[in-house]
Amino acid sequence: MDHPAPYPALPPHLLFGTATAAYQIEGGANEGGRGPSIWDTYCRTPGRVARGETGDVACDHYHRYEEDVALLAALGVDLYRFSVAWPRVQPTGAGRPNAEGLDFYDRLVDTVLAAGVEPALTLYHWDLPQALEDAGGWRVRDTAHRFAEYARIVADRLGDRVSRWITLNEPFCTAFVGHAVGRHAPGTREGTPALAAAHHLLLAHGLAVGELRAAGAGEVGITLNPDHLVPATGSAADLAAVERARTLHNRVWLDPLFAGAYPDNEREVWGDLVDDSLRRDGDLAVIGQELDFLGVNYYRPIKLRDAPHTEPDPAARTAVDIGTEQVAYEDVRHTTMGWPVVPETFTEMLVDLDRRYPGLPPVYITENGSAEEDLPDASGRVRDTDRIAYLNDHLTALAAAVEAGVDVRGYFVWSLLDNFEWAYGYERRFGLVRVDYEKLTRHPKDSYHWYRGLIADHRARRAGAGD
Ligand code: GBH
Repeated sequence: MDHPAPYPALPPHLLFGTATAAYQIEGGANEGGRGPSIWDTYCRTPGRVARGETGDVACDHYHRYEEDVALLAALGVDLYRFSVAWPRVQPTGAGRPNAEGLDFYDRLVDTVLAAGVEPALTLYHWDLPQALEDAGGWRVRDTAHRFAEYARIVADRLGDRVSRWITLNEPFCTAFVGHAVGRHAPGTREGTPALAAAHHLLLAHGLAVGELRAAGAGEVGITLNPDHLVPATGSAADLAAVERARTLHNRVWLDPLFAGAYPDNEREVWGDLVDDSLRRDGDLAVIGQELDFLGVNYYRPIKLRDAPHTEPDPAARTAVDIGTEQVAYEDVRHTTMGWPVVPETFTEMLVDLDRRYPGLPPVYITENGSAEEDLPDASGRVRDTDRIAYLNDHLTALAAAVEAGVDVRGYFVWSLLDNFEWAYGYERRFGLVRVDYEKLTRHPKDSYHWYRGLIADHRARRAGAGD
């Protein structure tokens, strides 16, 4: 097949993988004793998800996981990142585990290992048990303790076979897209409660790290989506806007995790929406426990300018109403998500992260990829050359970051399969493998063959170098 030759020169030690998430691929929503999650509820609320789509069937991975693992095996990846659906393991988010749910992940892990691939397990990729939301969800501290219990249950069952553990995926999305933008479940637009959710997510992470260590699980980390924020102009107002956005997007997570403190400008960003009474002595120590790795999801830069607040009354603002406004990137290609393709910002983001946080653990790129049109030709072949170029250029940018001293250990393409792209439904396709949602059949795209070739080439070079 045609691909831009040669493959980029990559660090010899780099591991390759692909990533998925439970609600986006599994389906089987009412099977195996699974309880409802906030995404089931959100999808059923009219007007929330494009075309009223849901994850009820998704890719039917719950029934077809063996076929999907065979695709992973043929791809030749070192690692496979997937998530466990909390409501399969604990249907109401508390109490005795549901054996059928745990059995499913047990079989999945064994199948992945038998294929010669190492599992990387995400405990929370956004599907909170609905019963916990009904009790206050991430706005209340108790949810952090429930999460730690759930983490222990999964680690006790799978800790002997899973080498890499990710507590949370993109807590930014849970706290702020879920509770302030309202474009993710639970879909509210709040101020202080969204900031409370951020704190309780961090606490949940820290408590879970303790449980994972106690259970003897392998390497432990968290996946964030550090954003590369670019001021629209060099004006003082735009630079200050970027600093506020840096706190909202990045520092809220990175400062407590890797610098032992809450962001020092949080009152400038949120004023009295910050509620110190939610934080207890000792929380920062729990949150800031040493990690084995940081997972980083990266897709695109964000350009911003200073702008008036949407809500004039500070007390009535949501947590994302911080006096900034997004500005379009001109003269670059945009993916079907409307995201600008600017690969060199991947290098800049990683180097910036490394320089700002000297205590940063090794990094895994736990997601990177692009949504494209992906129209099959008459024979069913998808010539996704734009995706191949995107991946090629981002891997080149990753290599440049390693060259500049950033300790990147692995890279996961989002995603193995086309899947349920949250509020956008099934129309946005990120997969290396096309999914026909009527027949539920899988069809590797050109990018799948390209990635397979890249991994094989990398292995051959590594072997050739005697590495
Ligand atoms: C990741 O999120 C997710 O981990 C993954 O599940 C997802 O499929 C993948 O990337 C591709 O999107 O305009 O304020 O409503 C990506 C980052 C951040 C993208 C939030 C959507 C909506 C922001 N996401 N964003 S808003």
